[in-house]
Amino acid sequence: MLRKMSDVSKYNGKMNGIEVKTPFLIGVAGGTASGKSTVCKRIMEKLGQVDMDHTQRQVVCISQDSFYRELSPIEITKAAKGQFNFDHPGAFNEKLMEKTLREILAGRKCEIPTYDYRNHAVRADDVVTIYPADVVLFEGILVFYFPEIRDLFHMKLFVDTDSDTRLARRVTRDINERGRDLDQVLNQYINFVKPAFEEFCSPTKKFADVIIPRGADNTVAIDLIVQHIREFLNNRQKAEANNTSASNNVTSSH
Ligand code: UZR
Ligand code: MG
Repeated sequence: MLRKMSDVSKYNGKMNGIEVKTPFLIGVAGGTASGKSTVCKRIMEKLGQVDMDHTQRQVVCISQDSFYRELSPIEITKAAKGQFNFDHPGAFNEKLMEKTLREILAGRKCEIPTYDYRNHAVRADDVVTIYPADVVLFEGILVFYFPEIRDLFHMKLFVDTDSDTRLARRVTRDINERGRDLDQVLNQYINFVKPAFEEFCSPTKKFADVIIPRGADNTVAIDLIVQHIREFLNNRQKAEANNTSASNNVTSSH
């Protein structure tokens, strides 16, 4: 069920007596190379958020890739040979993911690690600061897998793209952007990516509020979602303006 965006008060709370704004949290799941990042990028573009300074953005996007856990020396050796399963829920730092999302929901500024695909390593010293925003998109293959995390989203999207299209994209992307060779990509796909998609990712489609067939090509679906977000942002602005004028009235009557 989609929560009604017009009910803005639901997303506001109090912390230490201070009003904080809870962002509208949107989860974006889907198989590898389904177009999750691109869908998020299109949403941000259509909302005019891309050329903005990071501290000023109303909408921000975070990737689950930032929450891969650190690997042990043995796992690093396996990963280098394409024998580590990065598509398994156990490859993620679930606790850090949950803690970060809770901080975001509490309206706090937080820091997230970056991830280096070439070396399969979390760069804990290279963090990105996430400033409080009105809307936060969280995208990744398994964002609906962990129940504690799944329950935090106000809206859940599943990007549903054919497996052959995804494999074709994955091959090109891994070779061009992630420094892999064809053999390695195909072996990993057959041994880990495809079985894990079927076991862990695909079953989470049932938790989605909206399923987006064909990914970023589906401009109609993206426009509808953007419209929904706009409505939320407008309502929040109106509610804030009302609050300000109400508190001004209280002050001036004394
Ligand atoms: P998206 N991945 C890597 O290839 N290397 C890593 O070090 C960490 C992750 C892959 C991962 C998964 N699987 O399929 C994909 N492998 O990144 C998820 N193998 O990213 O959702 O953008 O496809
Ligand atoms: Mg991605």
